[in-house]
Amino acid sequence: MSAITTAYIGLGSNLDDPVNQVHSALSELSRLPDTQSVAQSRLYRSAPVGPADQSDYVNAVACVETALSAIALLDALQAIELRHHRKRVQHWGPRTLDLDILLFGDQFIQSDRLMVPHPELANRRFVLQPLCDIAPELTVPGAGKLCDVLAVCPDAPLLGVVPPQ
Ligand code: A4P
Ligand code: MG
Repeated sequence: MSAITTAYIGLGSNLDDPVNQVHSALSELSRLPDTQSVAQSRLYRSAPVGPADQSDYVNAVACVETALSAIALLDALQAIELRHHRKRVQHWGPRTLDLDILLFGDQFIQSDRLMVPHPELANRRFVLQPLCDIAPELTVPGAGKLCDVLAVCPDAPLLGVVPPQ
């Protein structure tokens, strides 16, 4: 039997009804093979980081327990992105759905396809704030306690919480 790993996944969308994109992606995450959905954050609106000439984002974070390897999880996330008609046009540019592996247990992974912890995790309030909703006691490998990392994050406050449907 494969080991079970707790993984945190960041969701982001700023095209084609972002709230709906994120809700449907959260429900697809809960149906991944050999994986259980453990927690989902609230949905937040956030100003774009990167190119400014794009719409505001909706962001959230999910926690799963999975028997998949990190690379098999990435494959599964990219299959979900494709079903959401994700096109890779511009780095940090607009997207129907972005699914990033933020943390995979306490593993450090540095390969061509996968960097974990996500290299920008500690710099982004739109990731740290929803992560804090579901894992306030978390320690981010290599960065320290989540609440301390959030306290020094230089990003402006998020734009607000999306009311639950
Ligand atoms: N990859 C490497 N590590 C990972 C990982 N931990 N999780 C590789 C997922 N993928 C990872 O990603 C390019 C490649 O990164 C993948 O093929 C995978 O093998 P991508 O999503 O196709 O391309 P990208 O947009 O150029 O990069 P990335 O890393 O997704 O961008 P970011 O860093 O996620 O930034 N502003 C707000 N407010 N909210 C947002 O959600 N998102 C972005 C995208 C920019 N600004 C934003 C937001
Ligand atoms: Mg991505």
